[in-house]
Formats: sequence, C-alpha cells, structure tokens
Amino acid sequence: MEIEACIFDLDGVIVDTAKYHYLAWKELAAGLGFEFTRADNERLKGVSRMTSLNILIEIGGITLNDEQKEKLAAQKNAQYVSYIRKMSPDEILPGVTRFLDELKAAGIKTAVGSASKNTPLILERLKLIGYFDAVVDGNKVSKAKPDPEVFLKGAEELAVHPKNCVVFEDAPAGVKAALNAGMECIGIGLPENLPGAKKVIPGFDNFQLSDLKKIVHE
Ligand code: B16
Ligand code: MG
Repeated sequence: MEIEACIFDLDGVIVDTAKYHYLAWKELAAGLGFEFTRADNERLKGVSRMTSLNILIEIGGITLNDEQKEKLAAQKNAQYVSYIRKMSPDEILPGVTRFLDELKAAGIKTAVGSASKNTPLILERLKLIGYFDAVVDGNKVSKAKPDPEVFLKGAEELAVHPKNCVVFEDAPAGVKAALNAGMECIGIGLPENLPGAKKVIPGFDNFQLSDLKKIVHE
C-alpha cells in the first residue's frame, strides 16, 4: 500500500472538544433532572448529534417526541458553540501541526473527516482553515459513522483511491467507518477501546511519517 493521503477525524484527534461536548450534554441532562457521567460521555464519541441525544435520553429513562428532541439538540448545540467559540490554536493537540507539515512536505494529501456540523467553526478557531486539501463534515454527509460515507467522500475530494488512504480516529464508530471504506486505520487513544485499528497510538507527539510507514507496511 502506498500512502497517498491521510484523513483525520476532528474531535479527539486534532482537538479535544469531547470535554466541551460533555459539559453541554451534562448541563442538558441536569435540566432534565438526571446525572450524565464522563463514562456515559464515552458512548457519544464519534456519533452524530441526534444519536447522541437519543443515547442521553435513554440513559435518563426519558421519552420525547421528534419536536422536543429537535429543541433539545438545538439547546445543547447552542451551549456547545458558546464553549468552542472561545477556543484558540493552543488547543490543537500536541504534535498535530508538525505532523501535518511533515505530510505536506512529503507530498501526502490531507483531509478532515468529521461527524461534526461545527467543523468549520472549530477549524476557524484553531486557525486551521486552508490547512487541509479537503474537509468533509456532518454538513456534507447524510450517513453517520460507522457508515464509510464521510471517508469515501474525503478520498473522492482528494482524488485518491480509498486503499491508499490512512484514517486517524479516536472513536469505535470511526474506526469501523474507516474499515468499511477499505482504508487503513490508526487509532488515537487506548488499544482496548479501538478494536480493528491497525495500531493505536496515544497521539501525534513524537509520531513521524517514518513511524506511520512502518506500521502500515509491517
Ligand atoms: P456536532 P468527530 C463528532 O466529531 C464527535 O465526536 C461527537 O461527539 C459529536 O456528537 C459529533 O461530532 C457531532 O458533532 O454536534 O458538533 O455536529 O469525532 O467525528 O470529529
Ligand atoms: Mg472523534
């Protein structure tokens, strides 16, 4: 396999927005009268906003109609946006910018493949707009991870065959989406949480293109 492109998930790979998602969901749950824990929050990583809300109300033992759900999802998003509006480039996770620069210098294309509809705002706050050859996010796809649509669209926009793409993902649904797209997947986080990934690394600190090539070709 020749590495021609790397596709990065956003939340949990480029930046730790999970803490802001958690705060906003926790506040919503408190308003509904139940507690939402950090462990519960793990179930929301990489899944869409509405699926997240469905998981949350299942935890709270609440039933809502579609209109009520739309209202609560909008309420949570407004709160989440109020947090991410304050983000700055120093929140980019360690080693990410250096690794992106290394890929660029080696002629490897880069893309973002995220479920988040807030991707444009986050990239703007991180001053990463224009850093990627393609950005595919929750505004552009209709099928959520583990469906491969987000990554296949990324490969298409980059004009690279899926088998020559490597995906970096922090969520089980995202790892499955990458595999469903026929791509190699490197997990970010803990190996026990990301079965199916070719290798799981803690992050990009000290991670070089030569390390990636070794993993992919071993
Ligand atoms: P939004 P990723 C995902 O982003 C998050 O991991 C997930 O927790 C969130 O529910 C989803 O985006 C939708 O986000 O509400 O901003 O549209 O990991 O795919 O970059
Ligand atoms: Mg993620």
